[in-house]
Amino acid sequence: MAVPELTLHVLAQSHPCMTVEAALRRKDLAYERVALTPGKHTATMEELYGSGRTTVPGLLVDGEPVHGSRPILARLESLAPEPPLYPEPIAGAVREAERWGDEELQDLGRRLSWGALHFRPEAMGTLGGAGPLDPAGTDFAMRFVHAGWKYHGISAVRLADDLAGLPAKLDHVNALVDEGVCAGEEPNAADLQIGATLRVLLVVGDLRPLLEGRPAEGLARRWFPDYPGDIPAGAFPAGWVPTRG
Ligand SMILES: N[C@@H](CCC(=O)N[C@@H](CS)C(=O)NCC(=O)O)C(=O)O
Repeated sequence: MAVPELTLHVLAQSHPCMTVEAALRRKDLAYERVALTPGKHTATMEELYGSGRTTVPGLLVDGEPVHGSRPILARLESLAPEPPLYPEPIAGAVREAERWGDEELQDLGRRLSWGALHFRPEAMGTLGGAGPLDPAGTDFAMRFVHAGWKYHGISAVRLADDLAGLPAKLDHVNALVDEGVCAGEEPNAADLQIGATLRVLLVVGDLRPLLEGRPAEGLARRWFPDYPGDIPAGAFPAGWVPTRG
């Protein structure tokens, strides 16, 4: 079978895009990576992937659009079955954990990092791999973060709820590891979906104590060793971050 031409559309720092790139590397599939400009990406994505499909990642397989991290991983699995992303005999459990990672965890990578930046806007510079922003840059970041809160539907109440619910989600990750669904020798689809979000959470200093030394941290750092950014601890108001049980 001829190897299809693959073109991946991403935004920098996007965790579901990291998931897909890790899967492409795992399958050893060559692809062209197109990094879109935030803001302008929505028009490009809709043009290529169809009406309403504004988010990244998207993959063109010989020009045929596949949109979203889970459909893309499923498609890669049928294009190149080895090594498997849904290995037997745990394929069903991996699919369910992947779904959970996408539907229940992935948004926290957006809401908790944007949430923390509201309180430490100068740290936005670190997400691009540089140092903290200067005062003029911080003025810009404050407007940007305000727009980000609006776009992602973040409010202080929602943020506090997300933080309160995080330990239960991390316990679920631990259970997946204990059950042998995640964190095996080779990465599966659930490792890549869940690990990418956890890697983003490690950037938020307030959250690191909840993750460090637990399977969640290993899962994130093993498959996603490099991800810039540091939002210093003390960003969230006192009492909002649950203490580790
Ligand atoms: N669950 C989807 C979510 C994709 C998603 O929300 N991607 C974000 C980047 S992390 C995005 O495109 N944001 C820009 C936008 O919403 O316009 C997936 O896994 O593909």
